[in-house]
Amino acid sequence: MKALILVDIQNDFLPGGALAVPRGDEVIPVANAVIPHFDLVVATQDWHPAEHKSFASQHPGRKVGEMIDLHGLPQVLWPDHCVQGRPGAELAAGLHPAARRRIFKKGVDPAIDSYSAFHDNGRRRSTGLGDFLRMQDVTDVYIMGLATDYCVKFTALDARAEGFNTFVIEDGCRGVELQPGDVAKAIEEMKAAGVKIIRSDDVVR
Ligand code: VGL
Ligand code: ZN
Repeated sequence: MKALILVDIQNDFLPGGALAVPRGDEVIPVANAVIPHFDLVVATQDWHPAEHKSFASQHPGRKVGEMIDLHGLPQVLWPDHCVQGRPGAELAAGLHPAARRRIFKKGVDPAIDSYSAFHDNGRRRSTGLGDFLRMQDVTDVYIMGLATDYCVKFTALDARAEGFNTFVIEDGCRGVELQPGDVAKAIEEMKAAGVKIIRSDDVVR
C-alpha cells in the first residue's frame, strides 16, 4: 500500500505568507496532479500556539534566522507563523479536496519544534502518523511539500527510520534556503539515508 504525505502546504509558507518559501505556490499544481494516483493521502499542518518558542518574537533581543538553544536542542528562530486557527495556518485554498481528509498537526507544544510529521525534534512525542500508516498496511511513503530543507527533509528521514520505502517528489518541494545550498544539501542527506528522489512524472504515468 502506498501513501502520499503532503507536508505543510499552508498559506504562511506561500508567497505573501509569514514564512514565505520562495515559489512555494508552485507545489500546489504538482500536489493536485499526484493526489488522484494515491488511495491514501495525508496532509500535515504546522500548528503552533501563539507563544511558540520557535518564534523570534518570544525571545526579546533575538532576531529571525538566529540560532538558539531551546531546552538542549538547537533551534532556528522563525517569524510567527502557522498560528493555530489563523488564516496563515490553513492549507492552501487551491489544494485538491482529498488533501483535507486526514490531517496530522505538529508543532503544538510551545516548548519544542516539530519539523518531522512523525515526531517532535527531540523525539519526545509522536504525532501518531507512523502507527496510522502501519495500521493502513502502508509500505511505501511518497512525500512532497514545504519546505525541502526542513519539514520535508525531517519527515523523509523519519519515514526511512520507521522502515517505510520512502520517496520524495522533488519537483513537488521548495526550500527556505536560509543558506544558499541548503536544498541541495538536504537532497544529498536524504539520498544518503536511502530516500529515493523522484519526479512527479514518475507517479503520474
Ligand atoms: C517549517 C520552519 C518552521 C516547514 C515549519 O514546514 O518546513 N519550517 N516551521
Ligand atoms: Zn513551524
